[in-house]
Amino acid sequence: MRMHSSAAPRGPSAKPATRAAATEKSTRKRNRPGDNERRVGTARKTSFNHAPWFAIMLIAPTCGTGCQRSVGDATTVAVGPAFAPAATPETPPPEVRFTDITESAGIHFQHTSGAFGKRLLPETLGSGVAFFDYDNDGDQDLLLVNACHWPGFELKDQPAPTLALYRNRSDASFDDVTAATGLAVTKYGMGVTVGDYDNDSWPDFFITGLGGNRLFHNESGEQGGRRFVDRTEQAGVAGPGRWPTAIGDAFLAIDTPINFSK
Ligand SMILES: [Ca+2]
Ligand SMILES: [Ca+2]
Repeated sequence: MRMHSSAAPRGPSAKPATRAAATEKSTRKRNRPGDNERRVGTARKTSFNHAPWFAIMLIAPTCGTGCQRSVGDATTVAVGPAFAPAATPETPPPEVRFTDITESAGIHFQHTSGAFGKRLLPETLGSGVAFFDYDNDGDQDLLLVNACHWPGFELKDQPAPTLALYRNRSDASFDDVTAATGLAVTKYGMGVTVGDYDNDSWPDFFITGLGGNRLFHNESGEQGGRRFVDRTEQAGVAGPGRWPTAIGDAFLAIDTPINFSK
C-alpha cells in the first residue's frame, strides 16, 4: 500500500526535490554511527551461521567414496562408508546339479518305520545308510539299514523287511545283492558305521538298533564273491538288547559312559 503525506508539495516540479530529500534522509538513516560496525557484525554473523554448511559442502564431495575427516581439535567423524568391505566379484554358483536317478539305478528299497500308533521314540526315527566298497572293486556300494514291524503288528501277507545291499555296476546302476551276501536280515535297525575291525582289508559294518546291535564281518563267499557273517556274539558287542533305561534327570546324572556291550 502506498502512503502519501498531506504536507508534501504536489506537482511535477516538486517530485525531484521530494525524492532527493527522501534519498538523503534514507542515506542518513542508513549511515547512522555504528552502522558500519553493525553491518560488518551482521555480515560476520551471517558468514558464521553458514560456515558449517560451507564446510559440509566442501567435505561431502571429497568424502563421497568414504573417508575420515578431523573436525575441531580431536573429534573424528566418519563420513560415508569408510569401513565398507571392498567390493569383490560375485562368485558364480557351482555348476553342480543333482538328479534323482534312484529308479533308473535299480534301487527299489523301501524303509519300514515300524510305527504302530503309540508314537514311541523308535517309531519316529529313521535308519542309517552307508556308501562303502564292500567288494573292493573301486566302486562305492550302497548299504541301507531297515527297521521292521513292531512285534505283534507284522504283516502276515508280506515278507519281513530286511537290510539291503546294492552293488555298484560302475555304470550308474546297482544290483541288489542283499540275499547273495547274507544280509536278508530282519532287524529294528537304526545307525550304521563301516570299518575294517580285523584289519583284513575287507570292510565290515556295525548296526545299532532296537533289540540289540549287530556286527557283520566281510568274508569270502561263493564264486569269488563276498558275504557277511554275523559275528556279534563272538565279538561281544550285542549290547543290552534294549535302549538304556535311564531317562530324564537320571540320564543326565550318568557320569560314566553307557556300555552297550554288557
Ligand atoms: Ca564295490
Ligand atoms: Ca574286515
